[in-house]
Amino acid sequence: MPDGDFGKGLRGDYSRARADYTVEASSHAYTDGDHETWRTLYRRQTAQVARYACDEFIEALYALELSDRIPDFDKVNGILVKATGWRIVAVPGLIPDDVFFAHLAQRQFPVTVWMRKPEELDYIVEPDLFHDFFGHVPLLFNPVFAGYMEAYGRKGPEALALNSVKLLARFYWYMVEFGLIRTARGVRAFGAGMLSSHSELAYSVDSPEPNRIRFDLERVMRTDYKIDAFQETYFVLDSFDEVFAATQRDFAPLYAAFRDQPAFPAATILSTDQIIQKGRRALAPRAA
Ligand code: HBI
Ligand code: FE
Repeated sequence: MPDGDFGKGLRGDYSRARADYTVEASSHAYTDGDHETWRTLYRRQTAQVARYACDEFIEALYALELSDRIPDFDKVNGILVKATGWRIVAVPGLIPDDVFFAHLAQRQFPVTVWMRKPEELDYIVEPDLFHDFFGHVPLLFNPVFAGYMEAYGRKGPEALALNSVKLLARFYWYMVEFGLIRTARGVRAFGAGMLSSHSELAYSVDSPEPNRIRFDLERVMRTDYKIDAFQETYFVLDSFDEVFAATQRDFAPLYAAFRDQPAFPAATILSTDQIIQKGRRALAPRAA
């Protein structure tokens, strides 16, 4: 069992977790109701992804051949390991930052074992199995994105040592959770946060409300985010190569420069931004 009080106040059962916070995937018993909840969520999200998700996500989702039941972790790993060397590991829920980073650095993605309840279809505070699996696993099949996720994990220890996890976490939030990408068919979603959300997926791609701004590493690290509302700004990639390339930079100077600076509010527009769309709720442009 992991040491300390981690897990207190969280929904998962941490009592049987190993030192690396993993649990046996098969140890979690799913009810018929859990499978039904999966089926409902899976159907309504797959109905939307053709229109709003990037092609890499859609292709991998179909390659996964998910059925109408909660997927089997071992079966998924059988094809995922062959594709990119990534595997999924089962965890009780959120895990400490250092442990999370270490898993990613080893090409292991922690997937929460428990399913949300039927009354939580539209909104849930902690990430559950549906978010972690449906939102995150498909892009791990893409070699460039897979490399990016490992490189992100490898940045963890330095950020911890330099008291800058907040800045590194914003990079994850605005890309892995809420990233958009420009494609031949327009802007599409690749972030797990919107891909697993019934309402934010279309909003992130189509709504005139939020800002859509070209990705810039420093800009992202300096921007606050909200965890309990739709995003006020989305950052847009031209390609996954671009976000991988960002991880090859030295982050230490960025941490030194911005760690103790106040962050930009999420709706901010800067005079230096490359704006794809200025949202209706955008704040007045300001200097960086
Ligand atoms: N644990 N299971 C899980 N999933 C996450 O996305 C996660 C986590 N622990 C820490 C964390 N995310 C973030 O704080 C890091 O990206 C910084
Ligand atoms: Fe997530």
